[in-house]
Amino acid sequence: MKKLLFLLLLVVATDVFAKGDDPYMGIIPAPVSIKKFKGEFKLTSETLVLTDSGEHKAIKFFARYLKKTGLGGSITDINVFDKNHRNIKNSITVVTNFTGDLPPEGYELTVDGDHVVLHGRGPGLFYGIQTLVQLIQYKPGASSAAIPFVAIMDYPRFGYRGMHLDVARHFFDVDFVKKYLDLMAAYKLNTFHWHLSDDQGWRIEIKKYPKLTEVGSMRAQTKIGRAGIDTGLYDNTPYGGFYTQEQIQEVVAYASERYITVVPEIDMPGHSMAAIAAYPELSCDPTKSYKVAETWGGFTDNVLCPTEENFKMIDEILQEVLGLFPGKYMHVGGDECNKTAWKASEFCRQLIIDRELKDENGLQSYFISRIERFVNSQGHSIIGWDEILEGGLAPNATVMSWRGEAGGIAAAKQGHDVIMSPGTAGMYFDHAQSKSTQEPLSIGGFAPLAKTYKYDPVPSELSRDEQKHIIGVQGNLWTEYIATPEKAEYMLLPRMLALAEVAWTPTANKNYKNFSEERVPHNLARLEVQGYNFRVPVAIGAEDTVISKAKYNADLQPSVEGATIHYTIDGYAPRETDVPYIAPLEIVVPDKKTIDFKTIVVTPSGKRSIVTDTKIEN
Ligand code: TNX
Repeated sequence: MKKLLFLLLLVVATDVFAKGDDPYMGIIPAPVSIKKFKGEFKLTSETLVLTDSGEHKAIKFFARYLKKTGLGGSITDINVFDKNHRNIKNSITVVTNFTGDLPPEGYELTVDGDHVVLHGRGPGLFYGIQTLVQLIQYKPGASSAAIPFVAIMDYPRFGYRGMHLDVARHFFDVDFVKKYLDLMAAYKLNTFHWHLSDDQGWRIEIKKYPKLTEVGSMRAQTKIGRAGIDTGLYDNTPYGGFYTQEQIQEVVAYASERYITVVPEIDMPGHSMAAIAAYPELSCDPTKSYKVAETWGGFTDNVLCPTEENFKMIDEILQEVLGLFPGKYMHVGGDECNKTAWKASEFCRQLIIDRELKDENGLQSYFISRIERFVNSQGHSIIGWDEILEGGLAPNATVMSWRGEAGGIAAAKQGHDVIMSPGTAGMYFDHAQSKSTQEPLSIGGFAPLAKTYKYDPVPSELSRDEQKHIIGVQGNLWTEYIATPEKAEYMLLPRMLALAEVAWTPTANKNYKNFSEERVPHNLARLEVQGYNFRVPVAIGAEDTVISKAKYNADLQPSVEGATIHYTIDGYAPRETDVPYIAPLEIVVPDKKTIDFKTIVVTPSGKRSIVTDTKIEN
């Protein structure tokens, strides 16, 4: 009997967990408008996919999905003007040739009765497919899958929805970059900012200057631990890697299939130690010897010297880079440029006088403007970090605001386009996700999921017209302390899901409780099946705190659908071998005693959350 009761409890508990009444039906980012209806469409291998263009990227994506899952019906070309296809039962109609009234990148999706119908404008059709895929209740191995009845109309808040990856501090191979792009596409992000050069490594093959990769892509060893903490320890292991031009093209094509534009970054004039190690003449003092940086943080002699020979060389390098990236933007860095080497240089001092520049900041501005002139001449536009404001903005530059929002606000007021990416507002995914000492080594800042989610990229101090210059938002993944794909995914997820909603969803539709308690658990469960790593959030309702009470009611839910919460009250850290939490608990604490209620979430594949500790004192 006891056993039966236990089982019953279990069933009731899991049912409660599965039954959330999520108005957004698990979709991330939350759509603009969504209406739920009773009933489901059944997707089977008999389902016909009807389209006016089998070659459209959205259809090709869907065909791959159907093939991979084994669910899929056959793709049939139709004439959109022949309305008879509406009478074909068990069909999914995807119309690329849509002339109706939809905002850019918008789509409309209806699932009802025997039909799924999707319309989209440009990339909107692809985003409609992403939403459809999120709605498909697919269990690996099953021969059919339900799609709940729904009507959605959707389009993005911002045109630039970016995610950055630093491959200079640590290198990530093409397979990982593709996996990263898959994730971005699934959550409707459309710009991949690829940080290809820095002090610690040059990662892109340049045919005319082979030493950039021969020398610049390798460092002799890597500092152990965080910058600024002098451990005096190094790992004694050479480290390197770079992409050939063919590999770069492969990534650009892969991204383009998913409506993702790749923005390459070559960081200048600072952050250039790897290039200078390869070609010391790029520095202001070529007599010195340079090596690819082996530690993190700022450097004084990593700055390119603004000589005519160097501009010629940089232009030639950029010409090769731009030839590989068809997108509008090239990111030229411009951040954290230490001016010490310029101050010490006779040449630079004279140049400041000759060009009637104010000081070294003026020289930085001159440098960026020269680069901009070249990039513009090749038909592209530059983006730079907000330091490019100092000393005057290059005429057509877009500013990426990372040191808070001040740079972005100033640039928008000057009529420049802005991408918001403030480290202070949760856009830096190299920051820790909680204050617990159980988090892995990170750069030091603090960016929990809620902070990322709550960010609004449009500052209220801008006028309506100035606000139009905020073209989008970006999350950054700097990798000083991220050496593996697993850790990159841990730092990225679930925060990237919050970023997606910041970038796409109208503010009025955002709801952190629904996002974090309903949709994140659902999406993390799906991502686990797809083989992604992520930070498992702590159990919903678990409090890491000290409470004065005689009785404590623990009412928890797993943070990942299908995961189990385990707990202890004996002071030890819980693990999967401890008691599972299946229903609300009442913990009674005797007078003048303390009970430590500790929880952990363990996912079906064995990923673990950090341990929470609620100390209940009476
Ligand atoms: C600042 S953000 C940098 C990077 C570091 C990052 C670490 C920016 C433009 N520059 O070089 O990796 O902080 O959070």
